[in-house]
Amino acid sequence: MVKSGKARAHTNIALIKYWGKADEALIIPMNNSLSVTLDRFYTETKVTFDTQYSKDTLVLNGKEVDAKETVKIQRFMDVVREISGTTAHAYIESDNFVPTAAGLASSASAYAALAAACNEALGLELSGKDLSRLARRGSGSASRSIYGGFVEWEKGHDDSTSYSHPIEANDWESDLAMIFVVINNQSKKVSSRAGMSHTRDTSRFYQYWLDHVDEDIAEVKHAINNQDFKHLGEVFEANGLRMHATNLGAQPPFTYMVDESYRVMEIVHECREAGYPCYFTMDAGPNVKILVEQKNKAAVVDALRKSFDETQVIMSDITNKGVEIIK
Ligand code: 2P0
Repeated sequence: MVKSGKARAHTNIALIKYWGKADEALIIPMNNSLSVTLDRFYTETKVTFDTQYSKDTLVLNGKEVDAKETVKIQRFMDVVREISGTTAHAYIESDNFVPTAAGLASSASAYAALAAACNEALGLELSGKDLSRLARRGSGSASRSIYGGFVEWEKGHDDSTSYSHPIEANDWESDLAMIFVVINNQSKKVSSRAGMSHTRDTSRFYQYWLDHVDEDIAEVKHAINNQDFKHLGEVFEANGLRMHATNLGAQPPFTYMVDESYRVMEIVHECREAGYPCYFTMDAGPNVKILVEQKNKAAVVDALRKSFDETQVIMSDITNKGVEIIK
């Protein structure tokens, strides 16, 4: 038997962060999170199941990836085999559409596209909820990339209750844009998986983080409902910094922030003082992402380009497109 399917999924950036797992194997998070889906960065993946294959193969951007580096993918394909009942292995061809040298490749779009391609290939007919649950098994943030616009991942308490759903925003997302400032640094990387695990286990600030996430989610939803950009920004910027503060409270402590990250934060403050509201967030690396209204995007980009090279400042719209099948 030979069966194939192809899908496209966009990456997402969390405004309220996922940081720490309650269940490492099933990828059940400690807290709810909430993201926006980006137009510009996406992954297209074709999967072909064939009972003649003896192993899963991943070809990423035209190059076969070494088996040692595909352990996560193989584990995910085992989950797909378990739920579908197939014994076939797969040939996976995946292309990341990310501006060159940006270093923004994301497991969120990768596993959302792979889950949807498997669903198509094997005729599983999974609902959005079940596709989100499946994508979650590859990477937590992938559960959010099943949908466009604003998306909330409900932590749930087991495999069947932990999944994402879109948040109605009356098309407000089309008034917003995200600006990425790409900072190239040489310091040793701490993966998000390792970073969140170490912090959950050792940080003196972790309980404080957990105790305040639900308030942030409620405030952000309220701001989305009222299309109140200032309120949205103030809440998510504080949430992101609080996530990074948990890393400083870990034993031993660590940080993803570098000098240039702080420089971007200063520019964001200067833009706000100059009458251009914009707010930043950071993930498991030094790059800074800035949410801005479309009408103020050019002014903020101009301010950033005084300190950063043109190639380091990248813009994306927010898309309301969820994962799509490509014929
Ligand atoms: C997020 N991050 O909410 C948070 C904020 C990074 C910082 O989700 O271990 O690749 O595969 O579930 O989803 C990145 O972590 O981690 C992430 P796993 P994932 O976007």
